[in-house]
Amino acid sequence: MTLTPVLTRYWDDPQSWTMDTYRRHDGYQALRKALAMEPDQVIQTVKDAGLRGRGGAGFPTGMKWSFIPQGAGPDGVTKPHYMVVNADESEPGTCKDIPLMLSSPHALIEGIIIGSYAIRAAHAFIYVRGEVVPVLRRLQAAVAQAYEAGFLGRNILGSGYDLELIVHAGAGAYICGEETALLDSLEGRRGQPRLRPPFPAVAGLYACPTVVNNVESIASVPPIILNGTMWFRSMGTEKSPGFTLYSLSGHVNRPGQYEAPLGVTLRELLGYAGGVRDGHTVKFWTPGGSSTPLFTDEHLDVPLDYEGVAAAGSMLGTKALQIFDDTTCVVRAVLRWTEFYAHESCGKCTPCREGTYWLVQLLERIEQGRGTEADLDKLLDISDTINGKSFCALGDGAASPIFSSLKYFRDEYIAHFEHGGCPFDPAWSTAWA
Ligand code: L3W
Ligand code: SF4
Repeated sequence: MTLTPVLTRYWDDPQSWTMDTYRRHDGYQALRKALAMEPDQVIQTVKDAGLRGRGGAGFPTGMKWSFIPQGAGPDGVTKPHYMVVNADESEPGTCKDIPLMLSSPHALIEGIIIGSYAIRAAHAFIYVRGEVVPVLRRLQAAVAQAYEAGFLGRNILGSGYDLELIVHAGAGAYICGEETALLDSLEGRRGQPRLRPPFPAVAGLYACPTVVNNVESIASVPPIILNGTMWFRSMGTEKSPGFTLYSLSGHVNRPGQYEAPLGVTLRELLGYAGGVRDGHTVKFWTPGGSSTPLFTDEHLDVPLDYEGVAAAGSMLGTKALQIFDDTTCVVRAVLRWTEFYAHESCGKCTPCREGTYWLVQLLERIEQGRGTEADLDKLLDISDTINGKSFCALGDGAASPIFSSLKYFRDEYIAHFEHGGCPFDPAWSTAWA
């Protein structure tokens, strides 16, 4: 499969982020086209294209937009609608939205205006990770340019449609990437997940109908409007159409973002990324960030689309492909991820708050060579108590690398306590041999 640069096609241009560069590449042409359509026609086009959410779950974007209730509710009150972009990228290994916003902020802004018009929202928000100050500044500058050019504000391009766009900085909590915690944070409260249903489409920001979409999903809308649904469907698979950004990181020669049709394989992507480090082989990898079950070298030919990855026992997630070669201790990698989940657990529910703490204690002991077989059973038991019994997906994500690493690398866990330490630690190499 060949690469399909659509979102990335001008990232190498000098000053790719400016309004001038974006307009040289047909920027804001899709907006003109969309404003000449009825809002429902725009929703139908995105539905027909089959665009699926790029934030992890793959939920159909057009369908989500169509859930926004129109007109007055049963109480006779017509509530405002909101469009919220989840730009709080923080899933370990995921590094696509930040480069996208740095390289082409106007692609996101154009997508937001089109999406907001489609769902009839007069206010839109970009919730961005506050620590990534260059992204925040770039977005703020691009939004100011869009206002100046008449793409935001009152009577956009003479259409009669008004939209205000606000860039909001989060304070660096992984949980604020969960859509309902994000909405709580945006409202000024501590970010913790809300019970769903009601989904944000019914009761979201300020209890009003709200669409929450990932950055990449929204940035993919203008090319669909401009080039049509058949063009989009000519890439990818029937159920997972289109192009997408795969982030390759870890032990690869040329890490970075690779834009390819859904259904490409890691073997093909490694061909573009220069393969793994010389003299080494792939040992394990994540198809969609650390929250998705690990794959091994047996999975290099799995088609990386939603169905293909699920059929092989994992999730496409954020398409964050973290590659680990044969020099990596899987127990140590899982310990690092688990420390992250324990740190980022918001504390709202007991299985995740307590369970992630105990997983770290056990993994530390095992990694240091002080574990036993019974500890492996305990790891599985705690993971089972977290998985599917936690309040939000963070808990499931924390349990996922434990299950999959024990499934494929149980012997490596056992080797730690049989040899009294980590076999990958140079100090223990004699014992391992
Ligand atoms: C209205 C219904 N709306 C579902 C909407 C829902 C949401 C979307 C998907 O988790 C995954 C998670 C992480 N009426 C609806 C409805 N919706 N039914 O559809 O919902 P859901 O529950 O399937 O998933 P989610 O809670 O959005 C996302 C995984 O992604 N992940 C982590 C991602 C992290 C980032 C990041 O750092 N940027 O994206 C990685 O794999 O584990 O499974 O909008 O409202 N009946
Ligand atoms: Fe918070 Fe974890 Fe429970 Fe999610 S699963 S609500 S992050 S404690």
